[in-house]
Amino acid sequence: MSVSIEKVYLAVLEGDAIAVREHVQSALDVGNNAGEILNAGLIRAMDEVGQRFEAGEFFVPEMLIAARAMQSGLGLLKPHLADDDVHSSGKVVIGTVKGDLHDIGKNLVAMMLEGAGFKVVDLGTDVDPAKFAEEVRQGAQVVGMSALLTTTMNNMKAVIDAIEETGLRTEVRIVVGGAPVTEEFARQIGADGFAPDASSAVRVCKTLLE
Ligand code: B1M
Repeated sequence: MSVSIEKVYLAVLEGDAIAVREHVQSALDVGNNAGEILNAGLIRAMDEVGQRFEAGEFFVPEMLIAARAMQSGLGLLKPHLADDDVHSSGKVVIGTVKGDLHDIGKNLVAMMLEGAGFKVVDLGTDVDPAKFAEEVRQGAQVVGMSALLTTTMNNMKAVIDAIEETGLRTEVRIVVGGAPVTEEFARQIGADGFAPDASSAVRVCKTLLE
């Protein structure tokens, strides 16, 4: 791994947003691939943050500061993450489910979908099922839900129920993801697709709309 990417990783752990941007820029300037900077720098650092949190070495403020630092690096990577090979388009509404405030993964998925030519409506975090249902009435072709907590992933089913109540369930494709979500869980709650990461989310949305 390049020295610049290692510096990105360390700067996220230190929660230093300015250094993250500087090192992301240097990593790009020396020719590193944006996907590699994302995975080996930014995402790997957030995994380490999670492990330190579990070990009682990091607390919520440290997680938050690291998350902000990561988001600043993501912003810089955004124009480089577009997947030129994907030409599909459609309207996707995306959000983090009720009770859940984690948005980094969801933002990444939204960014990749936009890069792939989808029109993305981002409802943000802690989204009420009724809001997703309203977007389906407004013509969304895909509903994307993200959850990072084992306690909130069940709220995905509440969204599917709300969509069923609109009578438009067959008009829309539902994709779910987030660290605790699995393919089996997706099937159990009646989603149409599951994606383990942002680039697979693009592929899944594209396939579901074909
Ligand atoms: Co939170 N948190 N957190 N946290 N946090 C986790 C999730 C946790 C695993 C940490 C740990 O204990 N190891 C743990 C959950 C445990 C569990 O449920 N089993 C946890 C906890 C406990 C909590 C609080 C309860 C802590 C507390 O207050 N005591 C609290 C809950 C708040 C709430 O939501 N109501 C909380 C708060 C926070 C912060 C606010 C401080 C901050 C979030 C800031 C933000 O998002 N703006 C935070 C953070 C940063 C984390 C960790 C460290 C990092 C999450 C992250 O951003 N990862 C996380 C530990 C971890 O995941 N390693 C943790 C990077 C991101 C790119 O990955 O989101 O998984 P991810 O997204 C991936 C895929 O999952 C997938 O694609 C993305 C890119 O590859 N994906 C999709 C995601 N959504 C998708 C949707 C799709 C398809 C794919 O289709 C639509």
